[in-house]
Amino acid sequence: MAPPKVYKNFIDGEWVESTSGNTFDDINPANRHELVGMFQKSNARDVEMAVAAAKEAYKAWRLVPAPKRGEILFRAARLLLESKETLAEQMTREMGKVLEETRGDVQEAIDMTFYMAGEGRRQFGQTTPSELQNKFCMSVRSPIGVAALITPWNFPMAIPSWKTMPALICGNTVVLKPAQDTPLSTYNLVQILEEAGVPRGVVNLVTGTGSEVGAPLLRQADVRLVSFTGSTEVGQEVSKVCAASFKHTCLEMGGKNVILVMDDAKLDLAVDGAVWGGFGTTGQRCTAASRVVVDRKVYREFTERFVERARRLKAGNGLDPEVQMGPLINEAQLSAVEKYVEIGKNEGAKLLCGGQRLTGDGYDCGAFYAPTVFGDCDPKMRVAQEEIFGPVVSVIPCDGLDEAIDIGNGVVYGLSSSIYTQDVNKAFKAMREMETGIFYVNASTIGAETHLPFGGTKQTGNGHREAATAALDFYSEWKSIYVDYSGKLQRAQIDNA
Ligand code: UN1
Repeated sequence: MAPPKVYKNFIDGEWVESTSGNTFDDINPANRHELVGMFQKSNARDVEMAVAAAKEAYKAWRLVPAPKRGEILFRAARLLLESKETLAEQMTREMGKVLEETRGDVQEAIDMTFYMAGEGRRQFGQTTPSELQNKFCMSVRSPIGVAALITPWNFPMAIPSWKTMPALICGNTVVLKPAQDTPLSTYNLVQILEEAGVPRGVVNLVTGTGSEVGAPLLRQADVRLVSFTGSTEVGQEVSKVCAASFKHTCLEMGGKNVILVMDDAKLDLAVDGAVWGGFGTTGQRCTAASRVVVDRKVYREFTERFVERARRLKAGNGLDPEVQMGPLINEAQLSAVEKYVEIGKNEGAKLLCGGQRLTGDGYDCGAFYAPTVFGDCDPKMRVAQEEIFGPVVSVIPCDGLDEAIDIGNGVVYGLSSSIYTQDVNKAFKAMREMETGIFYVNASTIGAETHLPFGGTKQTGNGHREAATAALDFYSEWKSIYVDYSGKLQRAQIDNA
């Protein structure tokens, strides 16, 4: 067998080894004996070099006309499209989710790249009348500088693309630090950007741990922007560190998303949505439907059907087309799920299915856990309050829409929610009342599209949104420009009184 490939960092347009001389392993979570590749175990010195390269490259990149920057992104999008299948396969090997979903992840990166490429010819500002004669007013977007992008393992190409593409189209340069579990997909994205013609130093990739790469990256004086997707605990740290030097931060963190099932809902549809939202990506999405609040009038029927479907889900290696649910990302994540299932049982939640690690043929070498449903949950139970990030769904009975909304909003997070109902009045009321950044009607909580703002309220985020034109608001700053062509001193607020 050929020795496993050693992947390098990308700094200042060169593929280089870490100055540490060390590497770490990228392992297949469906088969811990399969080494996907070896990556650079980078350190603060590598980070410093990447930031210096990005700072230098910024001088020229900010002046490249945005439509020209867009042309490079258009090329990158086409290259991603051409390699979609290979990229998806490699992603399933390192991340575990099923091929259909990794194709979706790559597609999301393609969509975002095309979308932001187009922004090269938009990035519209405003022109507006002045309060004074012979004076012209406008606002334009300006780039900011070096952006540090710290990305998670659950969407290892889509999320890096959500951050990289708007950063680039606005004229910033980038240092990417991908999650340690899934560096290959981000590496592939960077390689495609290089092939598409991104100039040296504009995009840099430094792989490694949070403490050895992420933490020093946040402390670099020349980093002006930090975009982070991950846990709320780490997000809090990122926020504190960045506050010291007023770096702009965009934080996307936890969720405890909810589906509300009303008594008039089409139950088949609601069950489909609960299965897809709860167990798609093995429940490892920030948008996962980890709670389902069901009207008591249909509670029994819904729960029976839901559990029946959850039991039948086929878990296994995501490369197998029969498989519907892959493994968890690693053993630590599996232990976290086991811990929460114990908590749920001790709190008195009713374990309706699952509740154990999958063992036996095809499972022993990976981090597989059975799709798990807790019924009769009290909304205050920890399994109904805290993000688990695994295939565990808590079903909570309720009486009517108002109580459903109260329960739905009764968590610290606010990313995504949805309602299943045939009643337009209920749908609109929930649409207004749910305190989440994303809301669906008769669809599950997952599946956001790239041209709408993505992000959440409360402890899910810090008020920013990713994707869509909303992303441009983070990756650029407004500059207001006044042109006085009167040939005399005109004093605002005074000479127009
Ligand atoms: C995430 O889990 O962090 O809306 C992102 C969705 C996907 C993105 C999820 N398009 O579920």
